[in-house]
Amino acid sequence: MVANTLAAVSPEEQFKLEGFFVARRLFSTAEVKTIRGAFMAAAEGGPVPGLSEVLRGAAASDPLTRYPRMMKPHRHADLPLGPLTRRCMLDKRLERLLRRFAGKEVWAVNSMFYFKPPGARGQELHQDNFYLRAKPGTCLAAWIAMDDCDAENGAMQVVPGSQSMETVCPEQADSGRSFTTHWVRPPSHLQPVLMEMQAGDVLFFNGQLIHGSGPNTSRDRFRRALIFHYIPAGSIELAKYYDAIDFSGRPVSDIHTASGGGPCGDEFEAQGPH
Ligand SMILES: O=C(O)CCC(=O)C(=O)O
Repeated sequence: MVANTLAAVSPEEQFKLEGFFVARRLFSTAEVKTIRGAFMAAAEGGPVPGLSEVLRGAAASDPLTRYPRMMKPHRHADLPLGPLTRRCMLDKRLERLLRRFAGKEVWAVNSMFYFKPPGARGQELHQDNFYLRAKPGTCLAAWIAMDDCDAENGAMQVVPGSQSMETVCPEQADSGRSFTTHWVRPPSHLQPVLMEMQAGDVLFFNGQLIHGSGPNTSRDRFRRALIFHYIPAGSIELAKYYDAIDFSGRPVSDIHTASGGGPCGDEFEAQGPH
């Protein structure tokens, strides 16, 4: 099933009812080209120590060995992509929508860039707040498409309605389809829907929403995405792996460290059957 946004309701009503909202063409073609270009240039010589995730035990032939995701690029002031990512993370267009979804100001806590080259595995269905542990309430994500995405190149999938679920304990994912180990099985009355998107579209979703993506089965199409996480201002707990800044770029220091959590999904230690 391919998701359509509800036509007759406001963005915040849809976010509340379904747990997500897609803002079409929020970033221009020129902006997408600049962002993509900065990340492709950084990855030109292969994974970048301290920025690219290390895929332990993945085969040399695994496309993700060459193009693993980049974690927290906004912190890399030493690279052209650092200030660029930070500017995007604190972009006013994102802020305006996030405030409507959260009902208050939000703080930025994380950035990631996924390359998802042809042949790459996806990331099995999961809930982000399992990793971020934001309390009270939950986190929010802004997932910015850097390529047109569809079933073939592993578009995002969301499970509308699952945003009202508690955080559940994940089961083991299939390592042939997912580079991360966790799988949250949707309840039987809810179905994943495919989010067909164009480059520059932004998918906003609630941190409880079950979501993920399948493998990129295309021959030659990357499916890149720039991803940010936020928490509502006033959140009192957050996992150790993250730290918060407000939209003026000031660090927020009075958040307690939640127990557990970690990066948004752990990779398999050893190579799976693929
Ligand atoms: O981009 C993807 O394929 C998955 C990203 C995701 O699930 C996440 O950012 O939590």
